Amino acid sequence: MSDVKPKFGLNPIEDVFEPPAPLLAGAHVSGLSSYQDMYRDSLANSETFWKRIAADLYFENASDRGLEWNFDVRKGDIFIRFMQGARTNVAYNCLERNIARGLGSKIAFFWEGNELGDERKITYQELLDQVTTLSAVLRAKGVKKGDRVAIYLPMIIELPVAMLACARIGAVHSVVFAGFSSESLASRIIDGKARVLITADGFCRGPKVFKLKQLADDAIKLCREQNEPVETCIVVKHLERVRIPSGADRPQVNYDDAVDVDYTEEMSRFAGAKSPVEWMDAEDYLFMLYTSGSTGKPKGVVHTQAGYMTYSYATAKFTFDLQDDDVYWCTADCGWITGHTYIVYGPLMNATTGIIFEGIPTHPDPGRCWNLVEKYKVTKMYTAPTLIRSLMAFKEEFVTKYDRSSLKILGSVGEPINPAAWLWYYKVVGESRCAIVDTYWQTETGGHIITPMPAATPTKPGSATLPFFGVEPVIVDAQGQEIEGPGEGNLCIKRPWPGIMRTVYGDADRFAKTYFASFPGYYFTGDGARRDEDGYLWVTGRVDDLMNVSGHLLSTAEIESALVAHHSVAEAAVVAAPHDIKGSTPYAFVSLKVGAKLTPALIDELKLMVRTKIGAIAVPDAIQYSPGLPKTRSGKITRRILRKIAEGDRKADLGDTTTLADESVIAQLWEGRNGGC
Ligand code: 6R9
Repeated sequence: MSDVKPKFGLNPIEDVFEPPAPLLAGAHVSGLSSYQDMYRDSLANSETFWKRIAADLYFENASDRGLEWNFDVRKGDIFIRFMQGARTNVAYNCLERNIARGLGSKIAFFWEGNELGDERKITYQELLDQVTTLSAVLRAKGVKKGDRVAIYLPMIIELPVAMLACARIGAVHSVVFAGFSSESLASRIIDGKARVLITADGFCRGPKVFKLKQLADDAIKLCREQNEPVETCIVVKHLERVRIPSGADRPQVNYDDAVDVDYTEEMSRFAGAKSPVEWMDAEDYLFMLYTSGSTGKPKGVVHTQAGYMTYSYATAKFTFDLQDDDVYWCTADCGWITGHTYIVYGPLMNATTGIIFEGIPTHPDPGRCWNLVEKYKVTKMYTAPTLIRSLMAFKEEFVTKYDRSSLKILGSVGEPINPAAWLWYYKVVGESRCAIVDTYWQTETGGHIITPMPAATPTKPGSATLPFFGVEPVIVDAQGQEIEGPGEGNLCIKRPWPGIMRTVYGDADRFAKTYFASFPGYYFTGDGARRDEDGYLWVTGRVDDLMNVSGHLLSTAEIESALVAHHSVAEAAVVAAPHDIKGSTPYAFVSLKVGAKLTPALIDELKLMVRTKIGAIAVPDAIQYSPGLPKTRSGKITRRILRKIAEGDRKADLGDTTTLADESVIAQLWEGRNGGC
């Protein structure tokens, strides 16, 4: 077990950093008062505000409607609509619209492989050609408007190509992170009833080669057993064209002619095919993306056309102050919402040159990121606190030996950024001359909802600062009363913005219950937040049973159910323990069935169980034997006590323990922690 360290400080520091002066000239939002004017306008004249932004984009049919909604479960069904009646196509706006403006030969993406020297690039025109051809392939496989297509690909150019090809023909993509297990992939394919899967033979990360096709095959088998067969599996033979890390082998890959087709062969077959854009209604589905749910089962978050398009375009433009000559690098994976909105849709709609990186920041050494910054002259970088913390652990020389003078804006996303990481990012990476934008948002919000504007908002390390245009955040107490002025409570949003999710795929009830039932009339984020005297917002983290590991949300219930699926486990409780680099990490307490013992072999089996059911990211760092779990007399596990034990904080106030069915459990758990595991 790795050591669970005391929580790193999230203590606010009072320093305020003004926007870097050189950014102000020519910025889309320059100076705090411009932000304030625009923000006020976005609330007071919401319809004209958003129409003005949408006017930069192409609509086949216009609409005279703005945002329409019901956020109050007491008044009927929850709904959100934007520009009802308009017709558009998001892929068209990413590609043809830019090409028509003369940008066909601009680089859309540089691709950087895992191994040094492996690289490709693609222009807007080439990207359009590939997207059109793949969309013809999909059509030939029977994919029609509204059908779901599952995408299980590593960070290669074919990933955005696949997403955009779906968007072009109105198919709903469901991207599954390539680090997820075959069971996770299968459950997502089944939930969305996807009949086509796009995957790859494998990929490289650091010294390792991952056999993705094997996992896809296992998932296809599981789907068949559940009577939800995948009819076509399009396979990118990626490993055949890249360098393999030294010491690793090029794996043997199996193909099944009944299901598998070769991506490259299909693309040559359909090269030059006309595959017209499908004009989509404003509220037709664009994509679904699964995110952890506190009950364990992931939720398919649905985003639609006009609203997501306008919002991803606007947030990318303003938060990163995107300009024509930018080279923008978002280190996220397209398997997460950050990759959807800020690698693919937002940047492409802004005609930005982006970077797609297959590898990891520490391969071949911890200077890789800064090597990339120097090589591509990156101007705007967007990453996660967990990556910053992991790189802080190495000598500064890994950063400073590369030229970072191109950098202007440094973004952070995924979890609250602790001030030490903020300051390192600012001082060491950004040489104290770049703006830091700590962007708070969620899969559900589609794009940033609380974030600084780089040339306008003074920043405070650890605070996501102020709301984006059109977003009206409120802090409410446990009774649902708004807290005015400084205070702390539950972070809710009072009205919709165009990019907010529209439903949980196939489960409108769950949508209403999860986000709108706790505080009627508000969208509830699931996070806690504090507002300071300046009106700045400090997101304090999840207040529900979700945990944030390296910026990724995981459900404690989902990990628990993976553990209890093992025949030796009677009961399991998982809590978040603080971790220096990952922010937090799953810490599991398990009680075993009679006769079972928590041997190192069993611990390995339990870890494997979680790895196969969910994925490597969810594997607990610590698994502790617990003869019993602390429960109230009504049988509820008291997680706050387990959390204190996981934190190793013996002096902590455990609160009232008299309601426990058996108080002696606590002493036993402390003892078990001593023994370690
Ligand atoms: C974009 C993304 C959403 C949850 C969210 C919150 C946490 C994200 C944050 C942040 C504080 C930030 N979170 N960004 N907390 N400051 N800048 O990460 O989406 O994977 O759905 O996670 O992540 O807890 O509720 P998603």
